[in-house]
Amino acid sequence: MRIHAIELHRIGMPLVRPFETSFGVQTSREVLLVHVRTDVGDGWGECVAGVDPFYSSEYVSAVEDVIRSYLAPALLAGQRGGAADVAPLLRFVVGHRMAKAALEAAILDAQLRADGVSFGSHFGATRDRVDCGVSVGISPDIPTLLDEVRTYVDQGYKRVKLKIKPGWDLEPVAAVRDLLGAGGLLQVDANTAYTLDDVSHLRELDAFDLLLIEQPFVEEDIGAHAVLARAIETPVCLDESIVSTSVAVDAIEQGATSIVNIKAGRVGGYLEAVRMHGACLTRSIPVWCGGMLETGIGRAANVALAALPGFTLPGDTSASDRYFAEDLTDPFVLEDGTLTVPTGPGTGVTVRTELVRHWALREPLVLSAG
Ligand code: SMG
Ligand code: MG
Repeated sequence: MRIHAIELHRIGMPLVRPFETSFGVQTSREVLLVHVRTDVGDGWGECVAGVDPFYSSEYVSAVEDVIRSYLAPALLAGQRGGAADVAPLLRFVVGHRMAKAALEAAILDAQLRADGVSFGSHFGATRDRVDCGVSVGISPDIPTLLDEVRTYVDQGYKRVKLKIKPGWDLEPVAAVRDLLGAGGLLQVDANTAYTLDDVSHLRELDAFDLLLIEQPFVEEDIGAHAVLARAIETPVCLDESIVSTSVAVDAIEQGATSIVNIKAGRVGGYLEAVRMHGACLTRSIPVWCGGMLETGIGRAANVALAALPGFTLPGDTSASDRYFAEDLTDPFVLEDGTLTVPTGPGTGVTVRTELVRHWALREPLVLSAG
């Protein structure tokens, strides 16, 4: 494949409700889309980086810069193979996995569209629908939280994840456990807000029969998560820490994570995410598909990934209307708590380019060879 041009579209889409985590509140999703033009056709990829470096060190402006200065020139000069060649070709740049993942996704989309193969078939999907959970932000108060959770339960979501932080943990978790009843699937995500000093406090979460606690400590402290995992009954699941398959395997072997949240953007691409899934499946470690408030472009790819056999827990793959009044593709609609895996070539979704223009924050940046 020859890449003729890489276009970077920076857009801002309002969220239907603010989303608060332990590191901040978001009212809109500012997102970078990659549109590649190749000799076999076009493809789209979505970058999961946020506007600020709060979830990860990567953020939209840095992604734009590293693509413009390093990654795009390398692809435009050297690319002759397909998506599988992207990661090796870009290895000379350290890190910047979200930027690399977006480029690889766009190239994979172009390649598979040309081949008439869907993301799901290419990854080895074994299901045509995936079970969906919903990630619920920190609320101003418990009644507001319960209203929001009730709405999602009524819509059919199969699992609820609550964002927690010191001062917003035991009380909201107890209230939501009461609302869901004993059988309801419930988990929590701290986004690194705690330290080892909080172990005895976090042990109190054991009373609520949680599926898992996600990333309580900072990403580098994998050993600290192993200490916590030995001290509490609730399974520990890493998110931010797991940046590659080898890190996942190390964390599993240390006992720091007994379940893995897989996000293609965080690990450098869907192809690495598929490898990570394989490594976890071999070790009987359940995985689930994380979310980064994706538009329909990223969501289509996530849903295809979540259809692999090792994804045995509902993912943060919620329906389009949980995030946006209008999506950039046909909306993903919840049916019996599931989303349908697209079957068309590539991501299987059509990008509504008029909406890309409508939400554009500036003119697209066009990078081309020569
Ligand atoms: O896409 O529904 C979604 C959001 C899921 O909670 C979610 N993601 O740490 O897992 C996580 C967060 C990261 C994004 S916060 C802006
Ligand atoms: Mg998380």
